[in-house]
Amino acid sequence: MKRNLLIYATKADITTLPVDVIVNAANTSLLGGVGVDGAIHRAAGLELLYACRGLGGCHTGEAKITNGYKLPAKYVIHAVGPVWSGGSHGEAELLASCYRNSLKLAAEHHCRSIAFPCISTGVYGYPVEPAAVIATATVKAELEHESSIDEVIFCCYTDDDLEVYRKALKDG
Ligand code: AR6
Repeated sequence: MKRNLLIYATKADITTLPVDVIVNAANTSLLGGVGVDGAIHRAAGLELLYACRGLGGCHTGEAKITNGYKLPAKYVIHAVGPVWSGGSHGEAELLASCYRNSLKLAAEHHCRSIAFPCISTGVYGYPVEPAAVIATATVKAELEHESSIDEVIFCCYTDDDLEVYRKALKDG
């Protein structure tokens, strides 16, 4: 791992973070929804929706990028996590793929700092503990390679989630 790489979990509303890019837990339409997706669209303003309309949707496990508009973040990466269906439908690989593709897009746009929400663990029902292990292990492994990114924030919305992501970071 790079010596000056900072990876940590914090509790925050992701729409307030002054990072280069925040990741959205979107759906395949990319046209908004509830949860963190709704919060990001509300905070970024209608221009974000207009930009998303031009993206033509996104497959599960993949990600697309837009500007951040009214957000403090320069960009939003819209990643589509898997819906939890018991764990034997490729959910783990699809979730890991969200994190990998988001980091790749962020690096292509020369981002240094990125914040992830707990993708798939809300409406999509992915159990938080395994989701946290996948999220933290995937990010650590990806950033073994050279990248523009030197700060990764796992942005949790509850104290319980924060505890789980901190533990996953410590144990991983
Ligand atoms: N900042 C940070 N985290 C948040 C915020 C916020 N402002 N608001 C909610 N969370 P979810 P999913 C947390 O349901 O499971 C949408 O309708 C939340 O507590 O937002 O991937 C999309 O359009 C949870 O820990 O995303 C899709 O249809 C985490 O964000 C679907 O929901 C993810 O919960 C995606 O479901």
